Amino acid sequence: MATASATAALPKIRHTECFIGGKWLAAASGKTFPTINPATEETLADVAEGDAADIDLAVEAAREAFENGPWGRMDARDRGRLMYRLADLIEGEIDELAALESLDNGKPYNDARTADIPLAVDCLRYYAGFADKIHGSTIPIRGNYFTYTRKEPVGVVGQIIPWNFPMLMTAWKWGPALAAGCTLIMKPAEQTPLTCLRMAQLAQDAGIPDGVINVVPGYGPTAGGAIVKHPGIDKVAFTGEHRTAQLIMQNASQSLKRLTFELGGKSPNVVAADADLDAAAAGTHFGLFFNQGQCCCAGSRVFVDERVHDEFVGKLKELAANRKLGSPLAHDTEQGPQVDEAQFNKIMSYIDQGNREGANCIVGGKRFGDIGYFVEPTIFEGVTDSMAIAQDEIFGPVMSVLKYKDWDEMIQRANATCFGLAAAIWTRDITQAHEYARRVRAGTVWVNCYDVFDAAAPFGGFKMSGHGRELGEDGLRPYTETKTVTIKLD
Ligand code: TXE
Repeated sequence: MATASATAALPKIRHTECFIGGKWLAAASGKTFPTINPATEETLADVAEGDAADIDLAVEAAREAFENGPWGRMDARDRGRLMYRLADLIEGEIDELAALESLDNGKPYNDARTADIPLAVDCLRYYAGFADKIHGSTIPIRGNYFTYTRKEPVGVVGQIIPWNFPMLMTAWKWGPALAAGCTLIMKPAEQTPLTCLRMAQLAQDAGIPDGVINVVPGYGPTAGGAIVKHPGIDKVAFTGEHRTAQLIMQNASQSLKRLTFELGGKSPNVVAADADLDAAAAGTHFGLFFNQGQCCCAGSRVFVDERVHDEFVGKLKELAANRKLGSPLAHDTEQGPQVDEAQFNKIMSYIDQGNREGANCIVGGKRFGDIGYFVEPTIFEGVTDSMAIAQDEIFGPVMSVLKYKDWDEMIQRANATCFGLAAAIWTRDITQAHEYARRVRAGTVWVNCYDVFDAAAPFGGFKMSGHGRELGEDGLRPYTETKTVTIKLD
């Protein structure tokens, strides 16, 4: 049971303005927008509503910092040192940041404290270590020449992130950009701007020069759109919905910007007949319900071998029925509210559709409580491949269980989606596991585990789940340009 002492202290909201050129500024228009606590539906703060005018200012600051500031002249190792310092400052404030993340996003404090923030810190440290290890090569071309390559920063980058992991997405974007020597303009999601703004101040406190990191909160079509179209921005990195990415591709075409995308998924999670069913049930439960189901890699299509289907579904049902929903700030809460009313309504309409299309809802299916955007952990069995709940990214606590009989047919069905972000299999048969890993069209495959993330392991999608990779050495590449230098030798 939650007690008063097992609830996180309310954090201070210290920053609500745009962070541009090292200064906190109101939006040029003077406009603000509310950021809402999804657990109570109350306004937490009014935040500066940046738009094209503020993006112009931020690009000016980032360009100046890139071309003329100390950042460009700094030894790479010192750039890394500042990044380590930022990681230390975040770690030093972990309790307050976890509470702020929980308040703004609705995720359980405990998840932010033990997953989001440690992973964000780890990511910054991983890339800090890379700063002085980004180098080119010498190339033996024909003739009497000396040819070498330099890996230079791509320049000023625009970074647009969603609301599901606000701090972690900030770290995934800042880490490689800073290590490579870029300067950046970030637009956090309008639902969750608060922790990103706090991180900007911590970056300044760490000594990262003014203008290197600029944060402009605001809405997608205005502030986000201005980033995408701005001729002074060399590259855009985006995480969000694939339809937004399609729009971004069109809008960025004029300036031929470099683009990387990390988009949605409908990831297949396969439970073979020989699996350890208790471990598979716990991992499958976590792989879907973690973060209120708001994960791009959520294992939302659960394919179960018909021989173990009923036993396995029984275990899933029990886990879902016992999941603890409640105040995100309470330490023992496992599931908080969805991020906002729009997501709540979207999820409830998919639950309706699942019922209408004939799937069998065995647990959940309703709103939880009457304040806040809580949705009961929901499982449908008897789902068929063509149903909307088996095709579309619901981005909520709704699991679709599908039966399979034939191995080859199951792999075809697992691949029959426009997405290809992640996949998993639970089996004791190592040959089967490797075959699945080879044949499934997804950027990440987990075997007997789910949602195992590490800053060193590349992450990103096949097909409509993305372009390029984040994390690992692969994640650095989009932030560098290769320059080839050839010198004639006498
Ligand atoms: O995403 P958007 P939304 C999926 C998930 C969810 C759905 C909608 O299925 O239900 O997308 O979520 C900015 N130009 N994912 O509406 O709109 C926007 O302000 C430039 C998957 O939140 O893609 C925000 O900062 N930017 C996902 C960011 O894009 C624009 C995570 C993401 O918002 C823009 C989130 C525009 N025209 C949602 N329009 C994942 N892969 O993790 C919006 N934005």
